[in-house]
Amino acid sequence: MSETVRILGAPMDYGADRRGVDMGPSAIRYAGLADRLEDAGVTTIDDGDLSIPRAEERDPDVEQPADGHAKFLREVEDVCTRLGERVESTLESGEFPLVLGGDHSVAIGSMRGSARDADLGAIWFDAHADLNTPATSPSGNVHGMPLAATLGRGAFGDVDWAHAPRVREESIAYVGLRSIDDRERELVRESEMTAFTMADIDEYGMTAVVEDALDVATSGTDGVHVSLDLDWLDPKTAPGVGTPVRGGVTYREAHAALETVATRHERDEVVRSMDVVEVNPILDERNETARLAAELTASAFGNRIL
Ligand code: 6HN
Ligand code: MN
Ligand code: MN
Ligand code: MN
Repeated sequence: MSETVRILGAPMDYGADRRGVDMGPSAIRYAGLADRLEDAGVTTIDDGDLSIPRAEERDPDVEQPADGHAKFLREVEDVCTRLGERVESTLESGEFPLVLGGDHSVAIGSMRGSARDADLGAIWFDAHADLNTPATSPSGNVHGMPLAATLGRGAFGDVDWAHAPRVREESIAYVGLRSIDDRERELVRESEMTAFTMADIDEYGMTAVVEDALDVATSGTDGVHVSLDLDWLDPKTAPGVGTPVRGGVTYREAHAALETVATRHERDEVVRSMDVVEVNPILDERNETARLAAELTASAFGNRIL
């Protein structure tokens, strides 16, 4: 596969409570991302990082939506608008946009950019559902809302920088869910999204689950966005995340999942864009989580043992 991957750093931490996730892009690069991608046979171009104003200089609470709470929403808007434009122009040049977060709110920009000229499906590798709206969120943290924003739910209904009309609920599949807020559980149940929980992975195995998720995300779409939240993994394997949840995916399951994505991608070129988010170097142990992020990304592009 002669693919050119453009690395877009989005060191944003406005969407999360724990500081440090803004150092994610540096840590993932330092862990050897570009070399590992070259090993997978892709050419890489590093676009550097979006410039992001420091959170200490901002007021988290200005201009809240009428029906709820979303911290730093204006800053998230600014970053996601610029990121979406970068993702869109990367695709226009025939390259693959790989976004390094940052907290998971960067996915709002990635998906909006990726879905500008395409019907887009998505695979959400995450412990969390990220479907809160400002009205249902228990925390007010936007990293718990990116799918609601992309789908234009609640206060995001008419929000142009967030809502991506060419992403339909029925083209989204969760893989590895295990931590859902009470009000969010109803939202997931009532939605047309497909949700594979950790229990489904126990029962059917990771490869079969990811094959099914790919069927969901490719059916009736022009391409798939892969969103990899490192808290998807078990915290023993990936300690450097802000919202760890026990009982996560193992090291080998995670590789199997991304290798399955690569196999399908090599066959049909189905994956269009990807983000790797929530790596928090301050909470990490010896950059292990960042190294895992780099390895798993390379697996998604076809890096294999043999
Ligand atoms: N993430 N559901 C919780 C909230 O605050 O809305 C946690 C969200 C975590 C989001 O890890 O990307
Ligand atoms: Mn997430
Ligand atoms: Mn998560
Ligand atoms: Mn809209």
